[in-house]
Amino acid sequence: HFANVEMTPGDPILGLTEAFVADTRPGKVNLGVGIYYDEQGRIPLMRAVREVEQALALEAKPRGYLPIDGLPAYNQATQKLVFGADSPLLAAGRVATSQTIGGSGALRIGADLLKKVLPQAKVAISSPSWENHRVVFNAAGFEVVEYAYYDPTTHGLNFEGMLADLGKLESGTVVLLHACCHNPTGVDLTTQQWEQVVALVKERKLFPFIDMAYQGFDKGIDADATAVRLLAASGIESFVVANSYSKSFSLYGERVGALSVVAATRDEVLRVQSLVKRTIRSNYSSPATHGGALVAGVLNSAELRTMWEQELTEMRERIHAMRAGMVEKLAVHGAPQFDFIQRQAGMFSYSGLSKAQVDRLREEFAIYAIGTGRICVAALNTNNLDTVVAAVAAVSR
Ligand code: PLP
Ligand code: TYF
Repeated sequence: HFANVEMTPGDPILGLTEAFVADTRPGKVNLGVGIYYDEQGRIPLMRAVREVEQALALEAKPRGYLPIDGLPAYNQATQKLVFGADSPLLAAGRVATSQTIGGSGALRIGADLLKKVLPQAKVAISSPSWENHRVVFNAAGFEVVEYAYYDPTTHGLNFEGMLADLGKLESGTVVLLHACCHNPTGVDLTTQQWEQVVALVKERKLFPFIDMAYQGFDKGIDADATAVRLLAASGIESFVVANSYSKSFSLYGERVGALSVVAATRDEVLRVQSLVKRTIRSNYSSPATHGGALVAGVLNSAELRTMWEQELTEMRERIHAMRAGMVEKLAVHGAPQFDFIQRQAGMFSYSGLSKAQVDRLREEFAIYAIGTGRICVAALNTNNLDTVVAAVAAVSR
C-alpha cells in the first residue's frame, strides 16, 4: 500500500533545527526557529509557571478527561486576556472560547469550522506569512490567496498595497491577520493603520481571522491586542481569534492555545460553539490537561499573574535591547543599513539577507537563519551578539 508514497517536503524551519543540532562546531547559534531564549541561551521556565507546577505536583490530582472545549477556568481567563477584562462582547455573552492543542490547533479548528460555515470562501494571508498558515488552510480545503504586506525596499509595511489588495477581495473572504509581532517579517501595523483595515474589512464584509501568537512580546498584553480590541469595538458581528501561549508562557511543548469565536448574539454563539465542539471531537476529542492547568493557575491568581507579566516584560525588554545592540554594533562594523531591525517588532526580523548570505552564515560561521533572511532576534544574547554581528557584517560586504 505504501510502495508508491513519495517523500513529502519537511518543515523548513524545524528541519533547520535538526541540522543545527547535528552541527558539532562550538559557538554555533540558531537564529532559525521562533523560540525565546534567555540571556544564558536557555528556554526559560517562567517563575509563575514553576509555582503552579509545584503546587499541582503536591496536589497529585487525578487525570480525567477535560471537557471537549477544555478547562473552563482556562477559557474564561483567556477571554479576558484576549478581549480585555471589561470587554462589552464578553459581558454580552457573545464570545465562546475553547482550549486547543496550541495556537496551531486553534488555527486548524477555526479553519475546519469556517469551511463548514463559509464553504465557498477563499482565505487571504499576508505576503509573506508563516508557512503553516497556507498548509493548515489548504488542509481544511480552502484556496489560499495572498495580500500585499511586506515592502522589501523599506523593510516595512506596504500599507497601500495591503489596502488595495484587501479592497479587491470578494465579500465573505476569510482574511488572516497577525495581531502583532508578524511572523516572519517583524513588521506590524500602527493603531491608525489597524483602524483603517478594520473599517475596510467591515465595509467589504470580509471575515476576520486573527492569529495572536505573540501577545505581550512587543508592547504589552493590552497594546499587542489592539487589532482584537478594534475589531470588537467596530460593530462587526462575527470573527475568530486563535491565540497561543507557547511563547508568552514559554510552554511550547505543552501545546497551549485557544480559539475564540465572536458571534452576533448569545444564542448564535451557543449554536456556533456546538459546531466547534463537534469539530474538536472529530479531530482529537479533547485537549490535554497539564498545560491548561498551568496557564489557568497563573492567570487566575492575582499574585502569579503579576509575577508572570513582570517576567514577560523582562523578556520583551531583552528583545528590544538585543535589537538595539545589533543595530548599534552593525553600524560600528560599517553596516548602518540594518537600522530597520530596531523598527521591527517581536521575535523576528526580516533581515534582508539573501539566501546566498544565509548559506554563508551557516557554512562559514555556524549561524543558522531561515533562507528567506528571517532571523529570530530572541535567540541573541550578550554572549553571542558580537559573533553574530561580525558574521552578518562579513557576509554583507
Ligand atoms: N501562529 C504564528 C504566527 C506562529 O508563529 C506560531 C508559532 O508557533 C503559531 C501560530 C502556533 O503556535 P503553537 O506553537 O502554539 O501551535
Ligand atoms: O515560525 C516559527 O519559527 C515558530 C515555531 O511547523 C514553529 O512559529 C515553526 C514551524 C512549525 C511550528 C512552529
